[in-house]
Order: sequence, then structure tokens, then C-alpha cells
Amino acid sequence: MAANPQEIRPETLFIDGRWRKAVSGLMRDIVDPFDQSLLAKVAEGDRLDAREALSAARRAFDESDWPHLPGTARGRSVAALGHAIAKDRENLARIESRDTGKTLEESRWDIDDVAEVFAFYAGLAGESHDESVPQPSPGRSSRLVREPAGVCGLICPWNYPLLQAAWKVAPALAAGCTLVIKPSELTPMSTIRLAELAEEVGVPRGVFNLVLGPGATVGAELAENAAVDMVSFTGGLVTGRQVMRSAATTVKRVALELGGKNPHLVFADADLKAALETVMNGVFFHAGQICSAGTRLLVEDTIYDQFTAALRDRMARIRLGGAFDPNTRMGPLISAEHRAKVEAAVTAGSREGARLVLGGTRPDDPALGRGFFFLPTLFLDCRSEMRIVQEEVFGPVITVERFSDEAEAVRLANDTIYGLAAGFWTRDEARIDRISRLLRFGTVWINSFNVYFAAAPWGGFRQSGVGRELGRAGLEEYTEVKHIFRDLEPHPVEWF
Ligand code: TXE
Repeated sequence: MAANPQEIRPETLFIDGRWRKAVSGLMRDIVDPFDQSLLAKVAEGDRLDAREALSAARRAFDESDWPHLPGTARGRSVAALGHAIAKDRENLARIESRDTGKTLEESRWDIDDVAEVFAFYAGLAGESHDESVPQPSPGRSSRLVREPAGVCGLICPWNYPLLQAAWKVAPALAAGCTLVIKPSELTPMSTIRLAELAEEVGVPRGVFNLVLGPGATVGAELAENAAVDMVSFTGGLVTGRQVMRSAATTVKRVALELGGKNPHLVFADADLKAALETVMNGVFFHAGQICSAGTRLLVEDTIYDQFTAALRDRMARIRLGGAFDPNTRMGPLISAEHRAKVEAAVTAGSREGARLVLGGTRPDDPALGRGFFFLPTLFLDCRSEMRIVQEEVFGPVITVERFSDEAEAVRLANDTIYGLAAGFWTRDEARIDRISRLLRFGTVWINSFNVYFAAAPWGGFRQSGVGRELGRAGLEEYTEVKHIFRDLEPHPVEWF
């Protein structure tokens, strides 16, 4: 199938304020995960393009006044970009739904969150972040100032293309950094639009650069190149480890968000109706392709049968379909390769003894036959040591374990190499206090799940990552702390 002629876009790299083709002239097909139709052809950059973009970002950092502007001035640029995004909401949401297959309603929420993130960092940019340091003796003064970290390489995933870009771009610009962003090769379209908007609102030349292309070349260059001061990566654990290794060569600052295997605990005294709805939302939004999806459900013994029967019933009624059909509740997975990975995980789960009671296959509806769909899948009677419980599947798959008391619930919840997020349901105040302290995760939700917002930091313990996005902490990631010491009454120390 041919792409619409206006979607054949060879000049989709944005480097030093200019739209250009890839040096190689190559292009990549962008495919709709709903039916594999061709959405667009875009430039396919490689290491040469990434190097040019990095040189531009380096020049803009070292030679332009961008890093030295007052925070309020940069805040105005960040705010203007946020307003431009809000104004373009419907267009951006449609772009995102076409690229990812997620429902239009979910994409609209994403774009609202993106605009909120820009508004939040626009405000923070204008605040002073300087501190004074108490002195051990008089006649001296010390100030701490936060300065921009430098040139940032931003590597983004395909599940929330624009949202993940926003979590990096907004604080990087607010802090005074310059950047080269690389979206996932599967979902570049909303980030191309973001670069257009950055150009429209007058972000200075060389400050915001966009390079499209594969992780193995463009992504690797951003992690390796000595011109980069900081690399921020969101993606899978294995790639994240590789980025960290590459960054070590030049001792770059590294921020990593690597997903999770997030426990969701339901105690017998909970509001079970609300818990059930939230368990569903926690896993099946965007077909489970969410780093904080609550894929490990832990249910107290006494309500296990009743709760899992209700869950199965609700899951069986999830409506699969196209992103633009208002009745759709769950779209396809992102690609054939990713679906094959989910299928392999499900097969392995059955083989290791998890009891598959729903789903586990592709839907048989011929209307969905060309899409990368996979049915909501429920595994009961799981044990913590199973791979299906331990490894991130990143699909519409939930495993259920049972627990008999609080100590066992906490032990099972913490039994993971990840530590991004966890949630639990109970009405017992004392238990709320105990469990929120004992769970070793970057975010803990009580009688809730998957709530995030611009002002609250987001990130993982353990192998879920390094550093924080969002909140004040998300801005500080893009800064260096400088200690400025002054002796107010210098006396020579005559030692030599
Ligand atoms: O992600 P990759 P993939 C998890 C999820 C999924 C798994 C693999 O479990 O099944 O990761 O997904 C770029 N140097 N998450 O393979 O490879 C790549 O081009 C530098 C969790 O699609 O991590 C893309 O831009 N960059 C996650 C980005 O890294 C490289 C969201 C992410 O791709 C690179 C997505 C390299 N060597 C998947 N190789 C989350 N945390 O939310 C690839 N990339």
C-alpha cells in the first residue's frame, strides 16, 4: 500500500535549525500496527547524521547564549512550546494513535499530560535553585548554583512517544541544556511534529536537534560520543545496560528508565469493586505496553477465587479494535516482533506451570487479522520464581499469586529485580503505613494505581533505572552543582 504523497518526507532530520535528509539518503517505512498499512516514509539517519546533530548541539551549548539566559527567558520558550502542543492537541493525538495503535482517547490524555509537563518545567525554570552553604568559620561565603549539564542525548521508546520525549525535553530545555533527541524508529511522527513546534516557537538554532534512525547506530552514537555530557534513555533493561556501558567510556551522566514488573496487592478488607476496576486499568491500557503496568497481581487467600473469577469475567469483555473506533478499549501491540516476544513469554509461562485461564492467543476476528493484536491473557496459580512472574512481558498479560498474610504479601511483592512502582488495596490505616514503607519501589500507590503527574518524581529502585524524571528531581538531573567559595578576608597560610 502506498503512503499518502504528503507523508513521503525525506527531510525529517532537524539539525542546527534546518530540516534535511539523511546523509545516506535512506528512508524508513512507518507502519500502522492496526493493519500494517504504510503511514509514512521518513528519513533514516545513521551515525553520520547523529554526529552532525551533536556538533550542532555542542556549538549551541558552548558558543550561544542559551545556557546563560536567565531561567525566566528559557521558561518562556518552554511555556511557548507547551502552549503550541496544547493548541495542536487533536492533531498530535491522531498522529500518536496512528503510530502506536492506542485509542484516540488515551492519546488525548497523553497530549494533555505532555502540555502539563511543559507548563510545569516552564514554571520551575524561572525559580532560583541557588543555595547558600553554612560555613564552619566566619569570613567566608559559599554558594551552590545549578548549571546546565551540557549536551544531552535523549533516547525514547515507542509506547509513549511524545510523553516520554516531553519528560526529557522540557526539563533539559528549562535547565539550559542543548539536545539531540532520537525517538523509537517505530514511532517517530509525534516527535517530528514536536521539532516543528519547537522551530515555530523560536527555540534557538542548534538547541533542539532531531535525528531519526536505529538504536544500534543513532542511539549508540548518542550514548558513546564524547560531545555528549548526559544521556537519558527510556527503554528495555537489556538496551539500558548497553547504554550505561557505552556511557561509561566518557563517564557521561546517565539517566535510565527501564520498566518494571510491578506488583498490585489486594487485601480482603479492600473496596473490591474499585480494586477490580483499577487492576484492569493498571494492566490493559495501551495493551499492557506500559512500564508501570501492574502485571503481578497478588490476592489474599480468602478472596482469591471470588476476585479472580470476577477479573476473568471483566477481561473476557475487553473490546479490541482500531484506535479511532470509540468502542475500542484495547488496540494492537506495536509490531510483529514485539507480539512474537509476548507469545514466546506466554508459551514459556504455560510450560513452567502457570495456569492459563483466558487468552494466550491472537484474536480470531478476521477484522483484526492484519493487526498485531493479542488477547487479554490471565495466568492463575503463579509462583514467584516463574519467569512469567519475573520478566517484563510488555503485553496484555497478568499473572496472579496468592498470599495468606501481610508479611508474605510484602515478601512476594518485593521479590523482583525491578522497582518502578507498586500498589495495594486495603482499608486498614496501620497496614497502609507499614506497607508503604516496606515496598521497595520508586512509586507506591494506595487504593490507586498508575497515577503520575508532572510535579511528582518518577523512576525506579534497583534495575528499573537510575535517576528520576518529572518533579524538581527531574530538572536537577539536567544540572550540575557548582560550589562557589569566596574567602572574604584572605590571609596567606605561610606553610612553604
Ligand atoms: O526497546 P529498546 P525494544 C521494554 C519492554 C520491551 C523491551 C524491548 O519490555 O519488550 O523493552 O523493547 C533505542 N543504543 N520496554 O526492543 O531496544 C531504540 O531505537 C542506544 C520498556 O523496543 O530498549 C529506541 O529508541 N539506543 C520501556 C529505544 O532505544 C538503542 C519502553 C528503546 O528501545 C540501542 C519500551 C542501543 N544499542 C520497551 N538499541 C519502558 N521503560 O517504558 C536500541 N536503542
